[in-house]
Amino acid sequence: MSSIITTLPRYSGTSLNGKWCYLVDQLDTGYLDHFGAPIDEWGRNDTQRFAYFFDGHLENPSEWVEYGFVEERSLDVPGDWNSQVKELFYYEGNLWYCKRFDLNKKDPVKRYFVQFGAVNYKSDVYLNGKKLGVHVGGYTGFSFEVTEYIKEGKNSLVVHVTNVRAKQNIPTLNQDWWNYGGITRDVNLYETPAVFAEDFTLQLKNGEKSVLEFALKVNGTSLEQKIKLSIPELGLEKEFLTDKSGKLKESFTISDLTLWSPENPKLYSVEITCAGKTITDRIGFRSIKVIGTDILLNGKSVFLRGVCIHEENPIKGGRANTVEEARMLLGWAKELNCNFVRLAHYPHNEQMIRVADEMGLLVWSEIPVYWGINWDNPSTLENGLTQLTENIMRDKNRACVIIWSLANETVPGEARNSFLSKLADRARELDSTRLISAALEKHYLSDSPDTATVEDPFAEKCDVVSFNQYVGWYDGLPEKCSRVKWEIKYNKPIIISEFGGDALGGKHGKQSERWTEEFQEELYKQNVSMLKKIPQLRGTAPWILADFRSPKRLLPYILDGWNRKGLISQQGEKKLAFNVMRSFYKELETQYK
Ligand code: GCB
Repeated sequence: MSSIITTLPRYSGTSLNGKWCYLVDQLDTGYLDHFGAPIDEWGRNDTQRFAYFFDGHLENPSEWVEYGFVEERSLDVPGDWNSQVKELFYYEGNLWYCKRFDLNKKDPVKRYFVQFGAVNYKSDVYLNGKKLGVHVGGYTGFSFEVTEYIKEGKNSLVVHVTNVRAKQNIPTLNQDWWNYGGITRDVNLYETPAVFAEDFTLQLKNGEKSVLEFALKVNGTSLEQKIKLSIPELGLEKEFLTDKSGKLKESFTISDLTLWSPENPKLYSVEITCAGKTITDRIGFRSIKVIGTDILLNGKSVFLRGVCIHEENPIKGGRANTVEEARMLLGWAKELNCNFVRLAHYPHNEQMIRVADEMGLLVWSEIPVYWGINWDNPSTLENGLTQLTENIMRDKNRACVIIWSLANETVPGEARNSFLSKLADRARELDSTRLISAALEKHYLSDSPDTATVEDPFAEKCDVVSFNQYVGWYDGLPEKCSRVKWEIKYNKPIIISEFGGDALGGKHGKQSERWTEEFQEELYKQNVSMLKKIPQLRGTAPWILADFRSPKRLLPYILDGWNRKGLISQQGEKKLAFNVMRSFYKELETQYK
């Protein structure tokens, strides 16, 4: 099975990025026989036929082997297959990847792990023909220990990937973004000592400004270890002992801490030593809590000047998975005068979060529990809990992350409420320091059709009530904004987690003409005036920073497979509405100083 070892990137590693050979296996020939039965049912055990590197050259030329990996047919990793091979642009199916790599020297006292940043959606992983395990979920990282199977010299790593959508999956059959397939994030081989720190948490205790909480878990055969923690810049050096199960959890007071904030995103170098090996990280400390309708960052009320972002590079097309792309997207958010980003609709890559930490952007992080999930299915719930756990575990030491969002536009009902409650319980159990929310929906009161409200049992479980609304786009024309009144009874902060409308970049015309930049500009002006009237409003995140690909968007010449609600076009040009938000945020920045 895959495991969650969050510290792996802190150990020495070798990148397995680069060219990977591939085979498109539309009929899943590597797994199914010609009756559609899994091949192992025919007694051929679980060494799937495609699990080895095979380049088509046989010692015995009469042998029947009908597959092969050749260097000339390769894909870049990280990368989605859709953007790399014309024939794969719309492909939703099975594909085999194979990477051959050399291990110069296998150190007998070390342990080896292969880690994937993300593979969309399901992956079955083999090393030298041995199955390591399966991972489900397209946007979170996972690893396998390979100490037993890795060899000195040549190794072959094979991954069967499928991105076929299914009702029981998360996300489910329907989604408004491109279902990019493949090994979309980095792959690395890490080496650790036999006994090592596999996970740690170092953050301010909930609501405190000078009490740090430190937890750690050891992996290996001797679990009781002396652990040294140091933050050289603060002159802090402390020693702890892990218990018989390899765990420790302590808190202690610290003085002279400069708190992390968007204005001063201070990160400290932290060193942790376990069994003689020191690992380092850069960590910021800040407090976040809610009192009444206020969100308090380091004790001070803050307005979240946000924008929603998909993990996509509109200019180049395809998944945005490099540091440079993270800097481009988050740089645009900064130009918009943001202090907050909603990273929609799934956990983004780790670089994105680390860059946000450095740039001082608060983050809303979410899992793809989106629209009509199979609420009654226990394996779907298990899957949701796993994706949430993997997301929280990876980013729990990043000061920028302040909100775990558990769902987007889901319809209240018994099964859904219970599903989301279980996610909320898991999030609180794993992290007592951050806020919980979900992008809910609004509706109008039946006896007062222009009065909008939010009534959702899940809002009771949330620290912040967030909802998406499209007054002026799907819901009337922009002028409707002046008529709508908001009556929201929750005494909690409110975030508008989406609003907006489409405009084709460069298309100009009358304010009343849909798809023009002028229409979108007017829609934004009207929305801003309307939203200002919600007394508990403490954040807005318009939908969306940049145009993104979506197979749902079919209107020829205007959409052509793109959702055009971006404030920035497919070409990277700012649309007129960009300035409306930029000015609104400038105003708010002064107001909340
Ligand atoms: C929504 C969804 C988002 C869509 C957006 C739209 O409510 O949350 O994923 O892309 O609306 O453009 O309709």
